Amino acid sequence: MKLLIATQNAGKIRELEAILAPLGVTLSTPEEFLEVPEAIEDGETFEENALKKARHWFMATGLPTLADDSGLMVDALDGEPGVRSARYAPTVEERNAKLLAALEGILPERRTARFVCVAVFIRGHGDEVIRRGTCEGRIHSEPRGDGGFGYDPIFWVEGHGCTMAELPAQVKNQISHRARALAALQPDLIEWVKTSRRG
Ligand code: ITT
Repeated sequence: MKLLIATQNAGKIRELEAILAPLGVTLSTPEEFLEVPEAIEDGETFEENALKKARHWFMATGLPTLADDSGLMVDALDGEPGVRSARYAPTVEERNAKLLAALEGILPERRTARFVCVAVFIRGHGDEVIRRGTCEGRIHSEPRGDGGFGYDPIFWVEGHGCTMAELPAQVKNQISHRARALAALQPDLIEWVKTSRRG
């Protein structure tokens, strides 16, 4: 039994592998399908892009597919970088520096933000499940920690007293936007595993 994790982001793959391990299924990644081009992510919402990615990889491979579209929404920037989080600047360091510069002089209480993840699971034609998870926090004044990926070093996690990059991986994988979207998807994934085993 195979599940394709339709992402090319190594950080996401690492986290999804850990979160999905209890399911006991074999996970595939796009690296096994080098002939398949990347999905075009030109939607205006996380939902649209997650659906585009999941449908693209499901159609190309025929495998049950899980896609994640995610990003960081900063209240003081009207929700930016949002769906454009991966393209906000060319490198991770530049993206974090650009965000810190955009919030220069803004007081901590006005630096509220949230990570958002929309996960889509397609198990067969016409059978699409969409779930959303969020994680609240604020943008810290400087990068701290070297865990996780992306914006984690500048994301101060509400109620944890540290940045997302300072949390142990097991903790991030319980409280993150991705963990929450996947938790909401869990009943469907378990049902799929049970049905496939029976059949
Ligand atoms: P795929 O489309 O191949 O999955 P991607 O990195 O382009 O990879 P997205 O379009 O969903 O994925 O963009 C998500 C971006 O949001 C990601 O590149 C990070 O910059 C940021 N992001 C998402 N989840 C994050 C997390 O848990 N920690 C830090 N940054 C995150």
